[in-house]
Parts: sequence; structure tokens; C-alpha cells
Amino acid sequence: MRLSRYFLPVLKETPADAQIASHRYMLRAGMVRQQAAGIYSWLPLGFKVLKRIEQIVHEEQQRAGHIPMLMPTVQPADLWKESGRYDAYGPEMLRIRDRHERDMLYGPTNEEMITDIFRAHVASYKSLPMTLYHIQWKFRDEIRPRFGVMRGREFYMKDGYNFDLTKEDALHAYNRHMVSYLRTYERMGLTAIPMRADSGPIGGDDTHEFLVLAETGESDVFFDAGVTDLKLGDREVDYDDVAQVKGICDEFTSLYARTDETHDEALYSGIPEDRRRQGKGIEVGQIFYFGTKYSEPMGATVQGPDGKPVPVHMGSHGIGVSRLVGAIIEASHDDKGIIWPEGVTPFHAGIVNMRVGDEACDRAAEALYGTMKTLGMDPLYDDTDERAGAKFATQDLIGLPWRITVGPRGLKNGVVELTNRRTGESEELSPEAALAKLAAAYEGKR
Ligand code: 5CA
Repeated sequence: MRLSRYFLPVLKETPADAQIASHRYMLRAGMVRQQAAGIYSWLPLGFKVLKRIEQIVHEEQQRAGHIPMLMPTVQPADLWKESGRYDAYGPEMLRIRDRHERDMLYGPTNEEMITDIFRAHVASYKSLPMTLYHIQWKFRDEIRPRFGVMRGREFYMKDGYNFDLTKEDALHAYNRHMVSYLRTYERMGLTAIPMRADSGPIGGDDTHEFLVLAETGESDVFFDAGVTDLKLGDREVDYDDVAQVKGICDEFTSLYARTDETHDEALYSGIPEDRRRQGKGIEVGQIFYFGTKYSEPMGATVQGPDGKPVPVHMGSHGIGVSRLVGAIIEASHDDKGIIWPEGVTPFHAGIVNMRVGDEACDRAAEALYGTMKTLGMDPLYDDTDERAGAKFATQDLIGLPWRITVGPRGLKNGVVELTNRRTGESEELSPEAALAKLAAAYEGKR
């Protein structure tokens, strides 16, 4: 993309009402625009990041064997009356009446709807196990929307639902989700720690939240410092291997890690003192096992091996896709702007032409731009006639992991400058060597 033809409305001023770095930088980098409290338009740069995150979520869900689909945002109230949650959900639910005076709602989550789909189409235990998921906009009329997309009213969420014959099978589905989530967050450059939590309005006994440690997080967390060292890395996972998947979950959940809702002071004080940690975290996902809480009242049964109908065991599993954009920035920024991890960056590199109009500079920058695109990379080429200082400030603000600077002095020696946004280190390299280094940096991350 050429910056001269892009829509990147960066702000010079720091917006007064934005209290945390991610919110400030998302506004300043022209990623989002607030349309009403907790409701945002995703401008092109923000939209690109949202889509990269969504893509990683899709890939990891499908790697775990989960099936994508799409349910609507607007739901009939009748389904929620069946489960009993229409009244229980309270003022967070946005209730709508259509022209025929039918009660509708803007979905805050989809347990009822997916249960309805399941009961209509699945009759036998032979179709199980099954996990369906979608990525769709949700609405919760949060009492205090804040911190930009972190606590929105309209937000983008991946929600998945498992259907199993037995509790044991459903717990394997729960574990499968835990492992797939660990991999998902790691690909985004995040450490998200599974912590025992409270199930709230979704219900059920077993639930873990995934928390990214950050001072600006809204959850209070207590943990053994050892949990921050755990990494899934690139180990091979066979998601059908019940023992392997459980083994990984045990590894990640055996050390103490809880949110304040389930915090147990006695257990916590059993951790060696030098490893006890308290802090704040951003909840980027949550998984639940709730058994037959929805299948029983809604009649979602299958014919079991003995021919008798049995209600299915279910769980639901969510990832805050739009919240992740903010969470990644909270975890990765400096005083100049965002620092995107390579896995989610909106563009792979910025190309800064220091002297637009200079024939050698234009030729070299155009050649780099063309070659990168041919190599399947997605560069942002700053071909505008802004001052160099302003160009660099924009690059730092929008946080692309790499910048290639093309200037007249370097070109005389046949070199461009390759700068790493995170370390600030620059190297003078031939254009070919700079491209080879970029390609290596993105190896396995595109
Ligand atoms: N039905 C279950 C699992 S699919 C569910 O709704 N879980 S949840 O309530 O925990 O939401 C899943 C994730 O969505 C949360 O972990 C969080 O990351 C994100 N989320 C929840 N509320 C908001 C909000 N108001 N703004 C942005 N993200 C949110």
C-alpha cells in the first residue's frame, strides 16, 4: 500500500479522554473512531489488525478440529426464555422490539442459539464429539464502557461450543480449547496465563480465564511467578490425544494462578514467598464447562448407544478478538507508539522514501516496494512529501516491526537502512540483504 493513497488519519494531539496507552495509540494511529460510548468504527489500519487476529484464531480453532460457522447478531427472545436467561441477564442485554411487536435482542453470547441449532439437526451420539464456533459481533450494555475497545459495548468475539456424550468427553473438549488458546495467544506475541475463575452469567463449575499481565488490566490476579515462564512453543500437539492434551493443561494449571473471584489466601500463602505475585491482568478469553445447563431445559438430547435419549454435555469458549487489539498494544508499546509483534502487524514493514522526487530515491524505493509485493509481503510505502521527522514519527506511532529507509546518502554507497522498531537497532544493508533479513524475520509468521 502507498501511504499517499491510504487512509491513515493520524492525530498529533493526545486525545484527552483516553486514559491508557492502547486507547491513546489506537486513536492517534487512526485505527478506530468512537461513534458512541463503547461503539467504534474500525478504520483501515485497525481493521487490518483485527483481521490478522481473527485469522490466527480461525487457524488455531480449525487446527484443533473445531468447525467454523456464522450465527446472526440479532436473536429472538423466545430462545432465551426457554433457558431462563432472558430475565436473568438483566440490563446488560440490549432488547429490541421489531415491527410485529416481537421481542428480539442483540446477542451478548450464543449458547441458546447454538443449542437450538444442535437439537434441530443432531439426533445420534454417532455425530459426537462436535465443536462449532463463530466469530461475530456481540453487544453488552456495559455499565462502564472504557479503555476504548478493551471494554466496549459492541465487541468482536470468537465463541465456540462443544457437544459431547459424556462429561469425560466434554472435559477433553475443554482441555483442547485450553491448549488451542495457549497457541493462539503465543502466535500473537502474548503470554496469557490460564487462571481459575468464576463462571458468572454463563454458568457451570469449571472455568478458566486467560489473562495478559498488565498494570492497566481490570482483573486482580494472584499467581506463582513460575507460571510466567511456561511456553507451549512449537511442540507438536495431537488434539485427539486425550492424555497429551491433558498433560499440557496440567502443566499450565498446576501452579497457583487465580483471579480475585476464586482467590484462596490459604493456598496462596503456601507458595514460597519469593514466588508469590499479585497484579492486574487483561482477560482475553474464557473457557467453560457447564454440562447440561442448556441442553436439559432446551431438550438438546441425542440417542445414546443404548437407544435412550441423553442430554448432551456442553461448554462454551470465548476469545475477545477486538479486545486483543488493545491488549497486544498494552503489552507491547513504548513512549513513541505501538510495537506490533510480527504475527499481527498490519503491514510487514514500512518503506520510507526520504526524498520523494529524487530520481535515485524514487527508483530504489519503488523497486523495494515492488519486490516485497512479489515476495508476498505487505509493505506500507511512505511516498508522501512529508518531512523526514514527521515520517519517522508516524512509523514509530503505527509500530510496524521493521522500517526500510531509502535516502540519497546511503544510495550512493548502494545501501538502505533497516531498522527494528523494538530494539531501535539500524543496519546499513544492500536492498537485497535487507529483504532477505525481513523474509527471515517473518519465516513461519505469515
Ligand atoms: N459464552 C462465553 C464463552 S463463548 C462468553 O461469553 N464468555 S465471556 O463472557 O467471558 O466473553 C469472552 C471474551 O470476550 C472475554 O474473555 C473477553 O476477552 C471478551 N469480552 C467480554 N466482554 C467484553 C467487552 N465488553 N468488550 C470487549 N471484549 C469483551
